[in-house]
Amino acid sequence: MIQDISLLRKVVRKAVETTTVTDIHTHLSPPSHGDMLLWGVDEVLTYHYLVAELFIVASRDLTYEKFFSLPRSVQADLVWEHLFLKRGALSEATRGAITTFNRLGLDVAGRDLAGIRKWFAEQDVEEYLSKVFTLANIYYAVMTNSPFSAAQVELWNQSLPVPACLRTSLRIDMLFGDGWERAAGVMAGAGYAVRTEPDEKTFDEVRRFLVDWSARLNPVYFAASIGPEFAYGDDSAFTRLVDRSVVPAAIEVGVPFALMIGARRAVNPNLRDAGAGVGVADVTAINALLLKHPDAKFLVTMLSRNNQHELTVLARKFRNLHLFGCWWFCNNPSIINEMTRQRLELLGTAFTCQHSDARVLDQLIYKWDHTRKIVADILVEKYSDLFEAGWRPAEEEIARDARAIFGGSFEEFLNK
Ligand code: RAT
Ligand code: ZN
Repeated sequence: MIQDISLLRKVVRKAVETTTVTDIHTHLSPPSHGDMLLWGVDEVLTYHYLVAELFIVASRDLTYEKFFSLPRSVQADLVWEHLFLKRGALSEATRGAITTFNRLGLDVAGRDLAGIRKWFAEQDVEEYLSKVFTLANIYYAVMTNSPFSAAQVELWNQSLPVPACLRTSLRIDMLFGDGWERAAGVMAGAGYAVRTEPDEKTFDEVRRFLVDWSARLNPVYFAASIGPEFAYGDDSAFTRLVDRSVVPAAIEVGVPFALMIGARRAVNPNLRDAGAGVGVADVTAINALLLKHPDAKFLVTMLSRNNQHELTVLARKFRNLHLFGCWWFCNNPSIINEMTRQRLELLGTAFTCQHSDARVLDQLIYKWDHTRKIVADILVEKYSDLFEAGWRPAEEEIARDARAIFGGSFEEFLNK
């Protein structure tokens, strides 16, 4: 048992710095899927978070159309000029690019974009992937795999190799809202008796489609991003599909259903991927879902800061709910700090403190680096409070708890 508070602080900090992470939601792809896997300096600099920030400050001569028609490297030059050279790179996304290049050993102090580009041009993608996973100390990262995307289906049909550090999730947003007609078309085209106006058979066939895809991809979970209008328990298509197709399939396959709630799509459509905003959603709809399906498991993250406290309280009440990540606009130091404290104080270690949402391989480095620093400070404080209250933890217990919130509790939730 640790008897000395300054040693305790060191041990806690080290435990968070060195713990292995399970990254439960990313947009990465295996290298064998070619251009689907984004990586390298130009992709880092044109991340949609940075594109949104560019348009806040660039002159009006830079129209949206003009920007998106430019080659990727020219877009990256513009981001570099406006967000890194003409003003301080103080936002989380800009700082993230600097952290990433710095941890790769590149010359950020010298602002040497040409040198950074040259270094990336010399990398082999497979080796680079291992390097990034080692630097970020990630056990595995979960990808986002849509059985409704023709491009992705074509790649999966080729049974290309997937490294063990990448696992799949079945992304099913397309089943809901505007996507339904297209989804129904894809399923019908693949030989499932699915009708656009769903009949009894349709719900069974959607379930069968999901079970069949699960047999092919072995997903860690099913997932959907749902807007702030999220409602459940009415007689909507969403409720019927969830009750009759998605939840039964998830139970049959033995995986959770992940809901990412609160992204208001295309608040500025001109910005394309960067154009989404946030809205407050109704947590009572999640409550109804949890009550209705006690045998199913749900992973939930919400986008609005305003929803976090109510959601965390809900997670105390339901063993079939596991909270994860500080998603997108919540993935900022001030909010990570607040959300992680709130969750620890209400849930102990029974949650997953972060996911990276990396779209670009390299981002794994900064997303985890930044979160580890914040969580280390919080855990040092929490363990010090415990020490002052008379408790004496062992080093292995601290390592266990650090791992718990970076993936251990998630694995337990999957297995329970
Ligand atoms: O965080 C993001 O990059 C968003 O654009 C979305 O990908 C979101 O995370 C999602 O999975 O829908
Ligand atoms: Zn995402």
